[in-house]
Order: sequence, then C-alpha cells, then structure tokens
Amino acid sequence: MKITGVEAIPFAIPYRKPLKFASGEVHTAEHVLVRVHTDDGVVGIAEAPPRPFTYGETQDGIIAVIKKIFAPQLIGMTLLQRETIAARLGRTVGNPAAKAAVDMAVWDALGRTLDVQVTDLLGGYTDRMRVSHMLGFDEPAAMVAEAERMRELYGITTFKVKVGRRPMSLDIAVVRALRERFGDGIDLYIDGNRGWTASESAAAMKEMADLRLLFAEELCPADDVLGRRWLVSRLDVPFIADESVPTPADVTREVLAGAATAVSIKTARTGFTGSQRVLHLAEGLGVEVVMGNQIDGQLGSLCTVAFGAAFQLTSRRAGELSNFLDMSDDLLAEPLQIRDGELAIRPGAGLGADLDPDKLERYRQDH
Ligand code: MUC
Ligand code: MG
Repeated sequence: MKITGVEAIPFAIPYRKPLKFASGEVHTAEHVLVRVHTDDGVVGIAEAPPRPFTYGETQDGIIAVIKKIFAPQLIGMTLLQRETIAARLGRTVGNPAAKAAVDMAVWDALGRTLDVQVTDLLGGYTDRMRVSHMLGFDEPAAMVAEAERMRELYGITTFKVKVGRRPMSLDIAVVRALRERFGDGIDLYIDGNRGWTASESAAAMKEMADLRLLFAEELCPADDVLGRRWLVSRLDVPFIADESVPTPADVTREVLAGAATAVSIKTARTGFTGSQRVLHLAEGLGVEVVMGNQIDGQLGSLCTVAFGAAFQLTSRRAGELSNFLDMSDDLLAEPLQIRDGELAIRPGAGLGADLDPDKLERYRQDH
C-alpha cells in the first residue's frame, strides 16, 4: 500500500457547448489527470479542473505544485495514512483543485487495493443521485430548449440557472420562461457567481418571488460583507455559499456570520477527505448541502456522485452531475450514463473507472 509515484498529466478536450456564467466561461476542458501509483501495482486516478477565475489555479500551476511539492511529500506513505496525507497537503496554502485530485486518487487507490467501492469506504448510504443540470447564459428561448433536451434525453427535472447578468430582466425572463414552460414539473434554483450587487440581488429575488425557487447561490460577493448578510437575512429560500467557502473554516465563518444558509460541496475543491469535514460541519450547523460541479469531466463527476451517494444529507437533493454532457469527448473507457434523471456510482473497486488509453494518448498535452 506504499505510494511510489504521483503523476500530473495535462489534457485538453473541447466543449461542444461552452458554458458561460457571470464570473467566466469555459470552452475547453484543460484539466490535469492525477495518477497515484503504489508498490502493489495499483493506480488511483482523479482529475483536477483549474478555475483561475474562482481559485486562481491554472493547469500549469496544478502540475507544478503536484510535481514539486506534493509528490515528494507523499512518496513512501501508505494509502491508509489519509489524515497524514491531508496534513502534508495542508502545509501548502491554496491550490484546492490540486490537493483535491491527489486526495481522491489516493482514495481510489485504497478502494482498488481493498477491492471496495469508494462510496462504501466513505459511508455507503446509497448508490445513486438525482441529477441537476446547469443552464449557462443564453437567450431565454435557447435555455428553455436546452432544458427540454435534458429532460427528453436524460430525464433531468432539476435545473440550476446561471444568473448575474445586466440587465437583470434577461435572467428573470429566463427563469420565468422555464417555470411557464414546465410548470411544477421541474425544480429550479439560481447561481449568480457574484455577478450582482446585494441590492440588485434583492430586487431580482423580489421579482422572482412567484417562481418557486429552491435556492439562490452566490448572487453577490461574500466580500461585500454587510450587504451579503443583509441580502441573506431577507430571503425566504436558503442561500448557498459556493466559491466563498473553499475550506471548512470558510464554511464556519460564512454560516455563523449569516452570509450563507446552505453549502455547495465540490469534491473538485475539497476532495473526499475535506468534503467529509464540510459535510459534517454543515450537519452540525444544521444547514442544507448541495453537491456542486466545478465544470468537471466524467472522472470528476464520478467522484462527485461517489461522495454524494455515500451520505444521507448529500444524496437528499439532486447533485450537479451533468456538465460533462457538454464536452465533445472524455477519457473514460466506459462513458457515464444519466438515465431517468439519475447517475449511479460504478460497480467495481475504488471509483470503478478505467481510462481509455487511446483517448488519453489523443488528448494529453505533454508529448
Ligand atoms: C458553479 O456552481 O459556480 C462555475 C465556476 C466554477 O468554479 O464552478 C462553476 C459552477
Ligand atoms: Mg456556483
């Protein structure tokens, strides 16, 4: 069970349909594949999606920190020392996606070594989650058509609508058009990626008061400290903290300050070890959680469902598990399948995922 090597491999896969939102847009998945090797010949895998506009990480930076700092600290440790590994990764500040991918590849390697699924190692609550699809910026008719396509093809009935544009009336028109088209046949919530001010957010929420939103997420910046508290205190739906809570300490600070009343858990940013801490903290504080998506590929989405299915609280709400549908291709030998609005974990040890060697060869950028 000894770690003998940690690889960080850059790869790039274009999006068929780029995702646009208030803090940026993604046209190509320029991610990093992490492979953790052990002396038993086991290889654990995970992927790191750099999001410079959210956490400041880049593809080159992720590779550098893994190769220069994390790999030398991990080699020689065993897969059972996950807390020691987390402590070593924690010596370096920031770099959430790089740390998360290393952590998850270690859990995958452990599952493969023990011949146990990661979901069972974590908590084993269930084996699937309902799927929520993220609708990126477009005209109202196009966003309704996209929701129709997702419901038709995959049975998805929960949608997170990206908002935060100006004029606000465009985003409000989108949410209204979705509710009018589907009635109560869908669940809707919105994510502003900090695009509006607190007062714009309050005005928009007032205009959407009749649209039966489940949640509102990061409508205005958490750094607008008093404005954000003011906004959250006047809403009658939970306010999800996402990019404002990259660590458990941030969750505590934001929730206790009244700046958030729900938490997005992203395995792409807190791995499995850190996501457990965030989940248990949210449970202890008594706030809802949603499994979020950092615009992950299939391997990242599999990590999200592996974690989300492991616990009661994380599997209660639909998880954001479908961004990979907008990619032109992926690395997994057997593609993920969303059916009847659900994504199931993979049978097989660890994450149950194998890479397609030809696809890796085609998309890797280091040769
Ligand atoms: C989200 O929930 O905000 C956009 C940026 C990012 O890091 O994740 C996405 C989705
Ligand atoms: Mg978000």
